[in-house]
Amino acid sequence: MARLRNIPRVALTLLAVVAAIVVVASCSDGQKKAGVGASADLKALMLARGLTEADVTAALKTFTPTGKKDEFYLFASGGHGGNMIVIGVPSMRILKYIGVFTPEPWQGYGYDQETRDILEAGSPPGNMLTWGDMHHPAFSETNADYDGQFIFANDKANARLAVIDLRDFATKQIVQSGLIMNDHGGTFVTPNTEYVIETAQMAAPLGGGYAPLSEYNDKYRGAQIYWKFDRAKGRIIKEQSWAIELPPYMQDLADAGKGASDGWAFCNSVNTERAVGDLQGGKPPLESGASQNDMDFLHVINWRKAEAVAAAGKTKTIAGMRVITLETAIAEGLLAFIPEPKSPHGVDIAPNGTDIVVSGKLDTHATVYDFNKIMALMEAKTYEGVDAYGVPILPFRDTIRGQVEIGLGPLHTQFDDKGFCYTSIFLESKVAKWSLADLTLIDKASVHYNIGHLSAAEGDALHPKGRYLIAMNKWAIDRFNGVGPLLPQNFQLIDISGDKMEVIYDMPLPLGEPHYAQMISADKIKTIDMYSPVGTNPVTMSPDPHATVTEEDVRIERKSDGVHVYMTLVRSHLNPDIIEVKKGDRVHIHATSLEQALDATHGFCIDMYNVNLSIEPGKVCNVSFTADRAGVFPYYCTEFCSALHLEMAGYLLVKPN
Ligand code: RUQ
Ligand code: CUA
Repeated sequence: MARLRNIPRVALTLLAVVAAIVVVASCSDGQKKAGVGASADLKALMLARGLTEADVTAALKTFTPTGKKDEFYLFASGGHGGNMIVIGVPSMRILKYIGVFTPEPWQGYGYDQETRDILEAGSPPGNMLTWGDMHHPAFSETNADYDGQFIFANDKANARLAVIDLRDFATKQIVQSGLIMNDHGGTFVTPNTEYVIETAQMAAPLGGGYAPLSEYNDKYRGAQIYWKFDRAKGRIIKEQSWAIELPPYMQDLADAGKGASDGWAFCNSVNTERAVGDLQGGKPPLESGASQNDMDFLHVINWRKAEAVAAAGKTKTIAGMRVITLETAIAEGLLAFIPEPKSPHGVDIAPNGTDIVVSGKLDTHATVYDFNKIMALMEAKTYEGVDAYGVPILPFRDTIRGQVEIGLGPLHTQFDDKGFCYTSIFLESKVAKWSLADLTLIDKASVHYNIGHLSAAEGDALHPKGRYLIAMNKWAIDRFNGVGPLLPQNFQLIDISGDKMEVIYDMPLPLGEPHYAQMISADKIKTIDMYSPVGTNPVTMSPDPHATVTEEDVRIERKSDGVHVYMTLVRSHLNPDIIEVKKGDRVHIHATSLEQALDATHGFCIDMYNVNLSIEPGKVCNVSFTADRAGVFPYYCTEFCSALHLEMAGYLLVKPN
């Protein structure tokens, strides 16, 4: 309500300021004609800072005064930073870094037992991975629209997939199949989040075995994994998940169909040449070996039928996962190929559910395939041949609705609410806006520089919101003050509400290499303010068996497995504030925040023991360590929580034997 009441006043203020600027800018003597001191001040300010009218208009479109909130959230991958970055749009203010594949000390992520367990469960046995290369976040969907409940993301480097709960913006699960070695075509969800899709990129023997590269064609394979998501539990269920074996092409980005194409998935590929490099052996490098063919293959997969085939047990178990073999996939008619030009990268299903937009990195077109034509050809079994593995190939010309010449090196496409497509053009550093209905180019905007993905508001959902687009630029070059050779990425906010696209904000992003982002209306996100009741475990979101919900319950107990400390935190003391153990004791701290006030977070660290927790109101954190060093170790609250925050401290005394 407060927000609604504020709109007219804010709008009026903006109008007044814009009007003043227009008067100022169009008069030789703005001070006199504008007749108000503010205009003169503004003009002086514009002159002093060297700002044009367009600059000031852009500022007015993004400036968000204190206390006013953003209309959209952008969830961007943190690339090899392994985390996710949450940004408000249009202000471009960073709201949170969510620890996902990489420990994140401020959130205590990867330091308490619960989150260590998450990282360990998603790692090879005995080798907890502490970094990941996050590429593609995907919101959970209901009827092909974002529902704001969960967001998923893949780790390209280690073929992992994470589940993040949007009630508390925290990672709840990481899974790794053991089937594939890395992934790229993920994460993409089916329209009701029945499955989260992960596709292998570099082919390898499925299940992690060894085979020499001379056996690449026979022993190396790709795969597309369908991770079953249980929405009520908020977890992926590995036992109900399955995969389809694919030829050893480099499978690339994928997308799930929606509307008419619901039940189908589409995946690009490169390297249908099956090149493996070997520069030292006198062969061409992978990059040129993999770019010989003019066409690679768009994979068309009937996942609904594949689900039934998997349920009927027509699978082979590899690394504990049910896999539909390539042979079965062909026999059951689950898979077909369509040629696609040249070094294809993005495949994006339009909101109408029937147009499938594919771009090739070495092409100048966006190619629009027609789902209905594809279906008709498949039903009539009109194939032009089969690939080396027997997968039927549909005739390219008969499957497309048309092509649009948009520029050199198109990558990814997003959609707005008015029937326009926005495609990133890497080699030209531009965004192309084009009409889906007439396949005509409308506008091109320069971005700075080397754009990869772009993200429009709910721009791959059934009902895109339009308004804003983020160009995710890999290179910043001359845009910001120098910071040495490792430059930030540059996120540029583009206003797409008018006919011409306008770049209205540059945001340096000095973290990881963000790849993709998704933007969601802020009103779809319903966060909790605290963990309730006091004593809630943040991973299970239910009461923790080790919770200490009153200070009367605080105690230190020596048990067979070590010393258990049942601790509470409330402004401004840690209780107990003295812990005495013997050298060699296993120590288990169970820390509960008794706070239920918004933002009253406490931290807990023990000096020299690498113990570091973030204990938000109501939350329980458990941590175990071996007191293998005798001495006196202060512990304290790491959050500046109150006037007596510095006094919120205690001692761990480890007695020598
Ligand atoms: S893709 S390089 Cu998202 Cu353009 Cu990973
Ligand atoms: Cu609690 Cu500082």
